[in-house]
Amino acid sequence: MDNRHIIDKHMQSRKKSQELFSTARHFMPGGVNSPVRACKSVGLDPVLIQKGNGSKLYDLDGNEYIDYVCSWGPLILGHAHPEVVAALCQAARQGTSFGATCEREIELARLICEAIPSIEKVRMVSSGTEATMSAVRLARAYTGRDRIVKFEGCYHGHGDTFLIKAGSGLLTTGVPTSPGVPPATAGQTLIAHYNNLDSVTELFNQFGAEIAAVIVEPVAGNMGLVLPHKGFLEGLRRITQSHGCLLIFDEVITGFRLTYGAYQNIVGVEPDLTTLGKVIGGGMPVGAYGGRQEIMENVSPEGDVYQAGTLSGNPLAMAAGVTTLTLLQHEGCYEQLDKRGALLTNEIKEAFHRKGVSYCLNRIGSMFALFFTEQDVVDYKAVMTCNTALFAKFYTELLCRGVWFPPSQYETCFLSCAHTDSDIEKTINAVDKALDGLK
Ligand code: KE4
Repeated sequence: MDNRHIIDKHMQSRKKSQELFSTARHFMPGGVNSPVRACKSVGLDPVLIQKGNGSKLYDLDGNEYIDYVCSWGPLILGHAHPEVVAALCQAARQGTSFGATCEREIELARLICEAIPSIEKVRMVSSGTEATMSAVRLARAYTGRDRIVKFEGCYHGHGDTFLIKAGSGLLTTGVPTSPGVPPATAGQTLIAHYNNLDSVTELFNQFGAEIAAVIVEPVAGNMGLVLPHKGFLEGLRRITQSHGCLLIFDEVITGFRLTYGAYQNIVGVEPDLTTLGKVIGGGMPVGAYGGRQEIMENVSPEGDVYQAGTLSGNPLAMAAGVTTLTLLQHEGCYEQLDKRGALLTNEIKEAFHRKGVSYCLNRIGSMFALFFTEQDVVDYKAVMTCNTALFAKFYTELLCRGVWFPPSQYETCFLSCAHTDSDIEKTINAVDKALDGLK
Protein backbone atom coordinates (compact mmCIF):
# COMPACT_ATOMS: atom_id res chain seq x y z
CA MET A 1 0.00 0.00 0.00
CA ASP A 2 1.55 3.38 -0.93
CA ASN A 3 2.15 6.15 1.58
CA ARG A 4 -0.92 8.18 0.67
CA HIS A 5 -3.16 5.17 1.27
CA ILE A 6 -1.41 4.32 4.54
CA ILE A 7 -2.12 7.82 5.83
CA ASP A 8 -5.70 7.87 4.56
CA LYS A 9 -6.35 4.43 6.06
CA HIS A 10 -5.00 5.55 9.43
CA MET A 11 -6.98 8.80 9.39
CA GLN A 12 -10.15 6.78 8.77
CA SER A 13 -9.28 4.43 11.65
CA ARG A 14 -9.45 7.08 14.37
CA LYS A 15 -13.13 8.06 14.33
CA LYS A 16 -13.64 7.81 18.11
CA SER A 17 -10.60 10.02 18.74
CA GLN A 18 -11.93 12.62 16.32
CA GLU A 19 -15.41 12.67 17.86
CA LEU A 20 -14.20 12.84 21.44
CA PHE A 21 -11.50 15.41 20.68
CA SER A 22 -14.12 17.89 19.49
CA THR A 23 -15.89 17.39 22.83
CA ALA A 24 -12.56 17.79 24.63
CA ARG A 25 -12.04 21.11 22.86
CA HIS A 26 -15.44 22.23 24.11
CA PHE A 27 -14.49 21.75 27.75
CA MET A 28 -10.68 22.22 27.84
CA PRO A 29 -8.42 24.84 26.21
CA GLY A 30 -7.21 23.28 22.97
CA GLY A 31 -8.81 20.01 24.10
CA VAL A 32 -5.79 19.15 26.24
CA ASN A 33 -4.40 19.57 29.74
CA SER A 34 -0.89 20.26 28.49
CA PRO A 35 -0.19 22.15 25.24
CA VAL A 36 2.31 19.85 23.56
CA ARG A 37 -0.30 17.04 23.55
CA ALA A 38 -2.42 19.04 21.09
CA CYS A 39 -0.06 18.03 18.25
CA LYS A 40 -0.50 21.48 16.68
CA SER A 41 3.09 21.71 15.49
CA VAL A 42 2.72 18.50 13.47
CA GLY A 43 -0.60 19.67 11.99
CA LEU A 44 -2.72 16.80 13.30
CA ASP A 45 -5.56 16.42 15.75
CA PRO A 46 -4.28 14.21 18.58
CA VAL A 47 -5.15 10.57 18.94
CA LEU A 48 -6.89 9.87 22.27
CA ILE A 49 -5.49 6.99 24.29
CA GLN A 50 -7.55 4.23 25.84
CA LYS A 51 -4.74 2.34 27.61
CA GLY A 52 -1.07 1.51 27.73
CA ASN A 53 0.64 -1.81 28.30
CA GLY A 54 4.41 -2.34 28.35
CA SER A 55 5.91 -0.50 25.37
CA LYS A 56 2.52 -0.02 23.68
CA LEU A 57 -0.25 2.55 23.64
CA TYR A 58 -3.77 1.81 22.35
CA ASP A 59 -6.08 4.57 21.10
CA LEU A 60 -9.86 4.76 21.47
CA ASP A 61 -10.24 3.00 18.12
CA GLY A 62 -7.99 0.11 19.14
CA ASN A 63 -4.95 1.17 17.07
CA GLU A 64 -1.66 0.04 18.61
CA TYR A 65 1.46 2.21 18.81
CA ILE A 66 5.03 1.55 19.95
CA ASP A 67 5.47 4.36 22.47
CA TYR A 68 8.65 6.49 22.44
CA VAL A 69 7.12 9.29 24.57
CA CYS A 70 6.64 7.18 27.73
CA SER A 71 4.43 9.96 29.15
CA TRP A 72 7.35 12.42 28.51
CA GLY A 73 9.79 10.30 30.48
CA PRO A 74 8.21 8.79 33.64
CA LEU A 75 7.32 5.35 32.25
CA ILE A 76 10.86 3.92 32.26
CA LEU A 77 9.41 0.50 33.18
CA GLY A 78 6.72 0.69 30.51
CA HIS A 79 2.96 1.14 30.91
CA ALA A 80 0.98 -0.67 33.63
CA HIS A 81 3.96 -2.56 35.04
CA PRO A 82 2.31 -5.34 37.10
CA GLU A 83 4.31 -4.59 40.26
CA VAL A 84 3.61 -0.86 40.05
CA VAL A 85 -0.10 -1.53 39.50
CA ALA A 86 -0.17 -3.98 42.41
CA ALA A 87 1.55 -1.47 44.71
CA LEU A 88 -0.96 1.23 43.69
CA CYS A 89 -3.95 -1.09 44.30
CA GLN A 90 -2.61 -2.11 47.69
CA ALA A 91 -1.99 1.51 48.67
CA ALA A 92 -5.44 2.60 47.42
CA ARG A 93 -7.15 -0.02 49.57
CA GLN A 94 -5.59 1.70 52.60
CA GLY A 95 -6.76 5.16 51.54
CA THR A 96 -5.72 7.66 48.87
CA SER A 97 -4.49 10.60 50.93
CA PHE A 98 -4.07 11.39 54.61
CA GLY A 99 -2.57 14.87 54.71
CA ALA A 100 -0.14 13.41 57.20
CA THR A 101 3.29 11.78 56.91
CA CYS A 102 3.22 8.11 55.95
CA GLU A 103 5.90 5.43 55.72
CA ARG A 104 6.07 5.42 51.93
CA GLU A 105 7.13 9.08 51.78
CA ILE A 106 10.02 8.32 54.12
CA GLU A 107 10.94 5.29 52.00
CA LEU A 108 11.03 7.29 48.76
CA ALA A 109 12.97 10.11 50.42
CA ARG A 110 15.49 7.55 51.71
CA LEU A 111 15.92 5.93 48.28
CA ILE A 112 16.54 9.34 46.66
CA CYS A 113 19.04 10.50 49.31
CA GLU A 114 20.91 7.20 49.19
CA ALA A 115 21.15 7.29 45.37
CA ILE A 116 22.16 10.97 44.95
CA PRO A 117 24.95 11.98 47.40
CA SER A 118 24.41 15.74 46.92
CA ILE A 119 20.90 15.34 48.34
CA GLU A 120 21.04 15.10 52.12
CA LYS A 121 17.42 16.15 52.53
CA VAL A 122 14.54 16.17 50.04
CA ARG A 123 11.04 17.65 49.90
CA MET A 124 8.34 15.89 47.87
CA VAL A 125 5.95 17.95 45.77
CA SER A 126 3.44 17.00 43.04
CA SER A 127 5.13 18.15 39.84
CA GLY A 128 8.45 19.15 38.33
CA THR A 129 7.18 22.73 38.14
CA GLU A 130 6.58 22.83 41.88
CA ALA A 131 10.06 21.40 42.41
CA THR A 132 11.83 24.05 40.30
CA MET A 133 9.71 26.94 41.60
CA SER A 134 10.48 25.88 45.18
CA ALA A 135 14.20 25.35 44.52
CA VAL A 136 14.49 28.88 43.09
CA ARG A 137 12.58 30.39 46.02
CA LEU A 138 14.92 28.54 48.39
CA ALA A 139 18.01 29.71 46.48
CA ARG A 140 16.80 33.32 46.62
CA ALA A 141 16.18 33.09 50.35
CA TYR A 142 19.47 31.30 51.04
CA THR A 143 21.59 33.82 49.09
CA GLY A 144 19.49 36.93 49.73
CA ARG A 145 19.67 37.63 45.99
CA ASP A 146 16.90 37.82 43.34
CA ARG A 147 18.28 37.14 39.83
CA ILE A 148 18.26 33.72 38.22
CA VAL A 149 20.23 32.50 35.19
CA LYS A 150 18.60 29.98 32.87
CA PHE A 151 19.52 28.81 29.37
CA GLU A 152 17.66 29.57 26.15
CA GLY A 153 15.78 26.45 25.07
CA CYS A 154 15.81 24.84 28.50
CA TYR A 155 12.47 24.22 30.16
CA HIS A 156 11.91 24.06 33.90
CA GLY A 157 8.12 23.90 34.10
CA HIS A 158 5.62 26.73 33.87
CA GLY A 159 6.65 28.90 36.85
CA ASP A 160 6.77 32.62 35.89
CA THR A 161 10.53 32.77 36.43
CA PHE A 162 11.14 30.14 33.78
CA LEU A 163 8.78 31.18 30.98
CA ILE A 164 11.47 33.28 29.34
CA LYS A 165 13.03 31.88 26.14
CA ALA A 166 11.98 28.43 27.29
CA GLY A 167 11.94 25.13 25.45
CA SER A 168 9.45 22.24 25.28
CA GLY A 169 5.88 23.34 24.60
CA LEU A 170 6.77 27.05 24.43
CA LEU A 171 9.24 26.42 21.63
CA THR A 172 6.79 24.00 20.01
CA THR A 173 3.99 26.59 19.96
CA GLY A 174 6.43 29.29 18.83
CA VAL A 175 5.99 31.44 21.98
CA PRO A 176 9.25 30.92 23.93
CA THR A 177 8.40 33.80 26.29
CA SER A 178 4.88 33.58 27.69
CA PRO A 179 2.55 36.58 28.04
CA GLY A 180 1.22 37.07 31.57
CA VAL A 181 4.64 37.17 33.24
CA PRO A 182 5.06 40.63 34.80
CA PRO A 183 8.11 42.53 33.42
CA ALA A 184 9.40 42.88 36.98
CA THR A 185 9.52 39.07 37.25
CA ALA A 186 10.82 38.46 33.75
CA GLY A 187 13.52 41.03 34.38
CA GLN A 188 14.94 38.90 37.17
CA THR A 189 15.59 36.01 34.75
CA LEU A 190 18.85 36.30 32.85
CA ILE A 191 19.35 34.20 29.71
CA ALA A 192 22.59 32.40 28.84
CA HIS A 193 23.38 29.99 26.01
CA TYR A 194 23.70 26.26 26.60
CA ASN A 195 27.26 24.93 26.11
CA ASN A 196 28.57 28.51 26.06
CA LEU A 197 30.39 29.38 29.29
CA ASP A 198 31.37 32.83 27.96
CA SER A 199 27.67 33.78 27.87
CA VAL A 200 27.47 32.86 31.57
CA THR A 201 30.63 34.73 32.50
CA GLU A 202 29.31 37.85 30.75
CA LEU A 203 26.16 37.77 32.90
CA PHE A 204 28.20 37.30 36.07
CA ASN A 205 30.54 40.16 35.12
CA GLN A 206 27.46 42.38 34.90
CA PHE A 207 25.18 41.01 37.64
CA GLY A 208 27.33 38.61 39.66
CA ALA A 209 26.49 39.95 43.11
CA GLU A 210 22.74 39.83 42.36
CA ILE A 211 22.48 36.27 41.02
CA ALA A 212 20.93 33.75 43.42
CA ALA A 213 21.26 30.70 41.21
CA VAL A 214 21.98 29.20 37.84
CA ILE A 215 19.43 26.55 36.87
CA VAL A 216 20.31 24.12 34.10
CA GLU A 217 19.17 20.84 32.61
CA PRO A 218 22.48 18.93 32.89
CA VAL A 219 21.38 17.11 29.75
CA ALA A 220 19.04 19.39 27.78
CA GLY A 221 15.88 17.46 26.90
CA ASN A 222 13.51 20.29 25.95
CA MET A 223 15.05 21.53 22.71
CA GLY A 224 15.22 18.03 21.37
CA LEU A 225 18.22 16.39 23.08
CA VAL A 226 21.41 18.46 23.41
CA LEU A 227 24.30 16.96 25.36
CA PRO A 228 26.58 19.04 27.58
CA HIS A 229 30.03 19.73 26.14
CA LYS A 230 32.88 18.36 28.23
CA GLY A 231 33.69 21.03 30.80
CA PHE A 232 30.39 22.91 30.47
CA LEU A 233 28.83 21.69 33.73
CA GLU A 234 32.21 21.78 35.48
CA GLY A 235 32.51 25.40 34.35
CA LEU A 236 29.08 26.27 35.75
CA ARG A 237 30.13 24.74 39.05
CA ARG A 238 33.30 26.82 39.10
CA ILE A 239 31.58 30.11 38.16
CA THR A 240 28.72 29.71 40.65
CA GLN A 241 31.12 28.67 43.43
CA SER A 242 33.32 31.73 42.84
CA HIS A 243 30.32 34.08 42.93
CA GLY A 244 28.68 32.57 46.02
CA CYS A 245 25.52 31.62 44.14
CA LEU A 246 23.81 28.25 43.94
CA LEU A 247 23.92 25.77 41.07
CA ILE A 248 20.60 23.98 40.52
CA PHE A 249 20.54 20.85 38.35
CA ASP A 250 17.06 20.38 36.97
CA GLU A 251 17.10 16.56 36.75
CA VAL A 252 13.34 16.18 36.33
CA ILE A 253 14.02 14.27 33.11
CA THR A 254 17.44 12.78 33.87
CA GLY A 255 16.79 11.73 37.49
CA PHE A 256 16.91 7.88 37.53
CA ARG A 257 16.59 7.93 33.71
CA LEU A 258 20.27 7.38 32.81
CA THR A 259 21.57 5.68 35.94
CA TYR A 260 20.30 4.67 39.36
CA GLY A 261 20.70 8.21 40.64
CA ALA A 262 21.08 11.37 38.59
CA TYR A 263 23.23 12.64 35.73
CA GLN A 264 25.40 14.39 38.33
CA ASN A 265 26.51 10.92 39.49
CA ILE A 266 27.74 10.24 35.93
CA VAL A 267 29.42 13.58 35.20
CA GLY A 268 30.84 14.01 38.72
CA VAL A 269 29.61 17.59 39.21
CA GLU A 270 27.73 18.20 42.46
CA PRO A 271 25.06 20.95 42.31
CA ASP A 272 23.80 22.70 45.45
CA LEU A 273 20.18 21.80 44.71
CA THR A 274 18.61 19.16 42.48
CA THR A 275 15.06 18.98 41.18
CA LEU A 276 13.46 15.65 40.30
CA GLY A 277 10.18 14.35 38.86
CA LYS A 278 8.86 11.95 36.23
CA VAL A 279 10.64 8.59 36.91
CA ILE A 280 10.56 9.03 40.72
CA GLY A 281 6.75 8.99 40.53
CA GLY A 282 6.51 5.95 38.24
CA GLY A 283 3.73 7.65 36.29
CA MET A 284 2.03 9.29 39.27
CA PRO A 285 2.23 13.04 40.08
CA VAL A 286 5.53 13.47 41.93
CA GLY A 287 8.26 16.11 41.96
CA ALA A 288 11.01 16.70 44.49
CA TYR A 289 13.79 19.13 45.33
CA GLY A 290 16.74 18.48 47.59
CA GLY A 291 20.26 19.36 48.53
CA ARG A 292 22.65 19.82 51.42
CA GLN A 293 21.22 19.96 54.94
CA GLU A 294 22.54 23.52 55.45
CA ILE A 295 20.38 24.69 52.53
CA MET A 296 17.34 22.44 53.03
CA GLU A 297 17.09 23.34 56.72
CA ASN A 298 15.73 26.69 55.53
CA VAL A 299 12.57 25.04 54.17
CA SER A 300 9.47 25.43 56.36
CA PRO A 301 8.75 24.25 59.00
CA GLU A 302 12.46 23.69 59.81
CA GLY A 303 13.18 27.11 58.37
CA ASP A 304 11.18 30.07 57.08
CA VAL A 305 11.07 29.43 53.32
CA TYR A 306 7.45 28.50 52.82
CA GLN A 307 6.34 25.75 50.45
CA ALA A 308 3.41 23.38 50.91
CA GLY A 309 1.10 20.99 49.05
CA THR A 310 -2.15 19.19 49.86
CA LEU A 311 -1.10 16.03 48.04
CA SER A 312 2.66 16.27 48.47
CA GLY A 313 4.00 12.83 49.42
CA ASN A 314 0.68 11.27 48.43
CA PRO A 315 0.70 7.59 49.48
CA LEU A 316 -0.34 6.29 46.05
CA ALA A 317 2.29 8.34 44.23
CA MET A 318 4.88 7.31 46.79
CA ALA A 319 3.96 3.64 46.35
CA ALA A 320 4.44 3.92 42.58
CA GLY A 321 7.73 5.77 43.05
CA VAL A 322 9.16 3.37 45.63
CA THR A 323 8.21 0.34 43.51
CA THR A 324 9.72 1.91 40.38
CA LEU A 325 13.03 2.83 42.00
CA THR A 326 13.22 -0.55 43.70
CA LEU A 327 12.77 -2.31 40.35
CA LEU A 328 15.37 -0.02 38.76
CA GLN A 329 17.94 -1.33 41.25
CA HIS A 330 17.83 -4.65 39.45
CA GLU A 331 21.21 -5.58 38.02
CA GLY A 332 21.73 -4.62 34.39
CA CYS A 333 18.62 -2.44 34.05
CA TYR A 334 20.41 0.65 32.73
CA GLU A 335 22.91 -1.35 30.67
CA GLN A 336 19.95 -2.97 28.89
CA LEU A 337 18.31 0.42 28.29
CA ASP A 338 21.57 1.81 26.91
CA LYS A 339 22.15 -1.25 24.70
CA ARG A 340 18.65 -1.06 23.26
CA GLY A 341 19.02 2.69 22.76
CA ALA A 342 22.23 2.13 20.83
CA LEU A 343 20.69 -0.64 18.71
CA LEU A 344 17.64 1.43 17.78
CA THR A 345 19.48 4.65 17.01
CA ASN A 346 22.25 2.94 15.01
CA GLU A 347 19.57 1.33 12.85
CA ILE A 348 17.78 4.68 12.45
CA LYS A 349 21.03 6.29 11.33
CA GLU A 350 21.58 3.51 8.79
CA ALA A 351 18.05 4.02 7.45
CA PHE A 352 18.65 7.76 6.98
CA HIS A 353 21.95 7.06 5.25
CA ARG A 354 20.30 4.46 2.98
CA LYS A 355 17.63 6.96 1.99
CA GLY A 356 20.02 9.90 1.69
CA VAL A 357 18.06 12.12 4.11
CA SER A 358 20.06 14.69 6.14
CA TYR A 359 19.67 14.35 9.89
CA CYS A 360 21.38 14.65 13.24
CA LEU A 361 20.65 12.12 15.94
CA ASN A 362 21.70 12.71 19.56
CA ARG A 363 21.48 9.93 22.13
CA ILE A 364 22.41 9.27 25.73
CA GLY A 365 21.27 6.01 27.29
CA SER A 366 17.54 5.55 26.66
CA MET A 367 17.02 9.17 25.53
CA PHE A 368 17.38 10.23 21.90
CA ALA A 369 16.28 12.96 19.50
CA LEU A 370 16.21 13.01 15.72
CA PHE A 371 16.78 16.42 14.10
CA PHE A 372 16.03 17.27 10.47
CA THR A 373 19.10 19.38 9.81
CA GLU A 374 22.54 18.97 8.23
CA GLN A 375 24.23 20.46 11.29
CA ASP A 376 25.53 18.76 14.41
CA VAL A 377 23.01 19.81 17.05
CA VAL A 378 25.22 20.98 19.89
CA ASP A 379 23.34 24.09 21.00
CA TYR A 380 20.11 26.07 20.66
CA LYS A 381 21.32 27.85 17.51
CA ALA A 382 21.77 24.52 15.73
CA VAL A 383 18.35 23.34 16.94
CA MET A 384 16.85 26.38 15.21
CA THR A 385 18.17 25.22 11.83
CA CYS A 386 15.86 22.19 11.91
CA ASN A 387 13.23 21.68 9.21
CA THR A 388 10.15 21.36 11.42
CA ALA A 389 7.86 20.86 8.43
CA LEU A 390 9.86 17.78 7.44
CA PHE A 391 9.77 16.59 11.06
CA ALA A 392 5.96 16.98 11.04
CA LYS A 393 5.68 14.87 7.87
CA PHE A 394 8.01 12.22 9.28
CA TYR A 395 6.03 12.19 12.54
CA THR A 396 2.76 11.60 10.65
CA GLU A 397 4.25 8.84 8.50
CA LEU A 398 5.51 7.07 11.65
CA LEU A 399 2.23 7.51 13.52
CA CYS A 400 0.27 5.99 10.64
CA ARG A 401 2.60 2.98 10.86
CA GLY A 402 2.07 2.51 14.60
CA VAL A 403 5.11 4.35 15.96
CA TRP A 404 4.44 7.06 18.55
CA PHE A 405 7.12 9.80 18.61
CA PRO A 406 6.78 13.06 20.57
CA PRO A 407 4.72 15.46 18.36
CA SER A 408 7.43 18.11 18.38
CA GLN A 409 10.95 18.58 17.03
CA TYR A 410 11.78 20.12 20.42
CA GLU A 411 11.15 17.08 22.60
CA THR A 412 13.11 13.93 23.39
CA CYS A 413 12.26 10.29 22.69
CA PHE A 414 12.45 7.73 25.49
CA LEU A 415 12.83 3.96 25.56
CA SER A 416 11.51 1.84 28.42
CA CYS A 417 12.60 -1.50 29.89
CA ALA A 418 9.52 -2.93 28.15
CA HIS A 419 10.71 -2.18 24.58
CA THR A 420 11.65 -5.40 22.80
CA ASP A 421 13.85 -6.31 19.84
CA SER A 422 10.64 -6.87 17.89
CA ASP A 423 9.54 -3.30 18.72
CA ILE A 424 12.86 -2.06 17.38
CA GLU A 425 12.54 -4.11 14.22
CA LYS A 426 9.00 -2.80 13.59
CA THR A 427 10.18 0.75 14.31
CA ILE A 428 13.02 0.52 11.81
CA ASN A 429 10.64 -0.82 9.15
CA ALA A 430 8.34 2.11 9.83
CA VAL A 431 11.25 4.58 9.68
CA ASP A 432 12.34 3.12 6.34
CA LYS A 433 8.87 3.53 4.83
CA ALA A 434 8.34 6.94 6.47
CA LEU A 435 11.52 8.19 4.80
CA ASP A 436 10.19 6.99 1.44
CA GLY A 437 7.08 9.02 2.25
CA LEU A 438 9.17 12.19 2.55
CA LYS A 439 10.19 12.04 -1.10
P1 KE4 B 1 6.06 19.07 35.23
O1 KE4 B 1 5.55 20.29 35.95
O2 KE4 B 1 5.51 18.99 33.81
O3 KE4 B 1 5.88 17.77 36.00
O4 KE4 B 1 7.66 19.21 35.10
C1 KE4 B 1 8.18 20.38 34.53
C2 KE4 B 1 9.57 20.12 34.00
C3 KE4 B 1 10.66 20.58 34.72
N1 KE4 B 1 11.92 20.36 34.30
C4 KE4 B 1 12.16 19.66 33.15
C5 KE4 B 1 13.57 19.45 32.71
C6 KE4 B 1 11.08 19.17 32.37
O5 KE4 B 1 11.33 18.51 31.22
C7 KE4 B 1 9.76 19.39 32.81
C8 KE4 B 1 8.56 18.92 32.02
N2 KE4 B 1 8.83 18.27 30.76
C9 KE4 B 1 7.80 18.38 29.76
C10 KE4 B 1 8.26 17.65 28.49
N3 KE4 B 1 9.52 18.02 28.02
C11 KE4 B 1 6.50 17.83 30.23
C12 KE4 B 1 5.48 17.56 29.15
C13 KE4 B 1 4.41 18.60 29.13
O6 KE4 B 1 4.68 19.79 29.41
O7 KE4 B 1 3.27 18.22 28.78
